[in-house]
Amino acid sequence: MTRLTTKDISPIRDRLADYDRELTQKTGLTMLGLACHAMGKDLDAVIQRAGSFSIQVIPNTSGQGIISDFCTTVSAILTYLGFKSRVASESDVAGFAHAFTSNADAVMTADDLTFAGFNLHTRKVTDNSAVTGWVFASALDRMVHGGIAGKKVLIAGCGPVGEAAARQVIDIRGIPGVYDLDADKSGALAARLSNDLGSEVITVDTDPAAALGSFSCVIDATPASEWIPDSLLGPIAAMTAPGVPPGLSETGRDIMEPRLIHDKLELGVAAMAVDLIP
Ligand code: 2YG
Repeated sequence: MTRLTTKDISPIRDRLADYDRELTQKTGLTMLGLACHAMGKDLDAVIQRAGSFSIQVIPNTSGQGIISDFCTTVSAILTYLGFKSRVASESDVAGFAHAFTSNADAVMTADDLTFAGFNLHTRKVTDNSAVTGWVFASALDRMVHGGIAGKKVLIAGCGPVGEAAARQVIDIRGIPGVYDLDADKSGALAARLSNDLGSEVITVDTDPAAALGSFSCVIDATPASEWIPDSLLGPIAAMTAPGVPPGLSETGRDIMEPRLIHDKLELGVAAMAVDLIP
């Protein structure tokens, strides 16, 4: 679980419209459209509801404490998407109590390990890691020509984000190849996926860069930086990178730009909000 920094977060709110244009150009859908597509919700219905759906973002001081700009940026993303959102005036328990007494429809809050959303009416809980993996796999499907059905997709990083991405890849009838520095983790994920979903799963136990040659689609769900050599980027048709930082060098990001989607918070927050709307 990567802990974002204020440096990661502070540029986000001013480039939401630019990012929406980039996503629309690469996938045909906006942030909200991609989130609805990934979560199986009707975009028009969500747009109708969002304006009257209030989501309070509650600062959480536990563990390593507040990341400045985190809550304000989450709230800015929600407001940009059309939701009624604000940062709670109090943190932690008092913030939760106020959300209930002020009739918020939902809250979002993050400690060091979990970033979650709660619908205060339906009791629905949404988890950022799970929906982030889901929406980045969906974005890859929208970006690559002909979609990922029938294609092999390398998922690097077998944590909660990578696992959710792998499950969505299977849901869209792609063939996941799972890699992790810790081969036990990739082996365990491959076993879970084939047990749960009866699907073909390729375990990549060599160096992932070497594996790239046989995967034209990549989901980088690792916190590793610069693990993909620029020289191996040619055959990659499309890559989405929910991992922070993305595993590309600066040059690699320039090479991949037209067929790369990466962000540090936006798509995951959009998918959480859509997940909370009944
Ligand atoms: O309330 C606050 O300001 C802090 N307690 C927030 C702490 C968030 C820690 N988690 C992360 O930085 C990321 N895991 C958030 C999600 C990144 C996008 N996948």
